[in-house]
Amino acid sequence: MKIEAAELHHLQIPLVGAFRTSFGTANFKDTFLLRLITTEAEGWAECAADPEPYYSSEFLAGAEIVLTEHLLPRLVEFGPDLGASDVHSTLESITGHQMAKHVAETALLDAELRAHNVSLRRHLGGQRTQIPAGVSVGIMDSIPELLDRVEEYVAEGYVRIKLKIEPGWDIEAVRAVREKFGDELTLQVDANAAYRLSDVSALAALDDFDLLLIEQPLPEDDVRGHAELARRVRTPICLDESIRSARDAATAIALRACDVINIKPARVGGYYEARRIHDVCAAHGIPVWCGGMLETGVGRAANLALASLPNFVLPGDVSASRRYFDQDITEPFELEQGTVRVPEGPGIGVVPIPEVLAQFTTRTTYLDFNKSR
Ligand code: OSB
Ligand code: MG
Repeated sequence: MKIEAAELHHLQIPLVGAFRTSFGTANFKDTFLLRLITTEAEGWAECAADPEPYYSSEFLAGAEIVLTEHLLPRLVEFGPDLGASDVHSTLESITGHQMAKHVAETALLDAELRAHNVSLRRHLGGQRTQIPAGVSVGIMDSIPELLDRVEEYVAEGYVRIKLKIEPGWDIEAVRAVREKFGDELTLQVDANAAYRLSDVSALAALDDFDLLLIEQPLPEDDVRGHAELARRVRTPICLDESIRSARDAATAIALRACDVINIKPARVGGYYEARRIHDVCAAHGIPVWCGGMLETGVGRAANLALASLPNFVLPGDVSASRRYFDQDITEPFELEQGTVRVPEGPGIGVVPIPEVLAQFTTRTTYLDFNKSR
């Protein structure tokens, strides 16, 4: 396929409620969608970078520049035989910028699969068609508010609850949720790197609450610290921010820095690298689950396809559309007995609804690669 043009749709969509983590509070989903027009078909993908570089060093405006000035020109230059499986090697000379690479590769992959009438799930080799859905619960102003929120999600049928934690909002929150909902509730926590190895006693105190895992307690570059921590707490350690590639996964596993890995395709540069991480983990008996970045339906659809692979044995952060938005930009994803269905159409299986897309679009950029350059 040859890339003929690209369209960036910048969106701002209100979240149903503020989402607070140890690194900040979001009231809106700010992102851009990439629509890639090729000689064979069109493909869509969503950029996962946030406006501010808090979760990761990448940020939305930076991802746009990297995509339009560095990545797309290299892919266009590749010529007419470009396929999605060429993207990783073609962009390898560009260091980092996994979220920008993810959006480029995914839009091309979507176009290619649409041209061949194959779903992303089948292309990746996934079997499952319904993904057990967890929900990520932000830091609240008070414990009663937290309990009310968790109660709503449990009533809706989410099969696993993840509490965002930070120093000062950890053991009390976990204890309150355990006391109210009992031992049967599948419960885990995510610190988004808010602790240091010297906080080992605060983290070890969570051992009493039978948590499924502690996600990313320490800074992303502290793999050795996670290995040390894993020796000193009983709760399984899960890495998110620290894992940017299959090589990172292999390193963390070899150093015994984690028991579980959260795979986010955007964080690792796309679905092929995400599958490589899945495979490395499977070979080492490390279970994985699919993380999320509060994506719209466009990003969620593709994540669901990945989560259909066999070693995704833990529930993902793949919640229903209404957990995030009053109005999603695709047909809404619904919770069905604690699961979300993997789209079955070609490619990622969804497209934005034009009127809704227009409603939330703040800016559109069009790049024509057929013009003489
Ligand atoms: O650390 O998993 C995270 C959202 C934005 C950035 C980082 C994270 C999250 C979530 C929400 O936990 C996951 C989701 O439901 O999309
Ligand atoms: Mg996380």
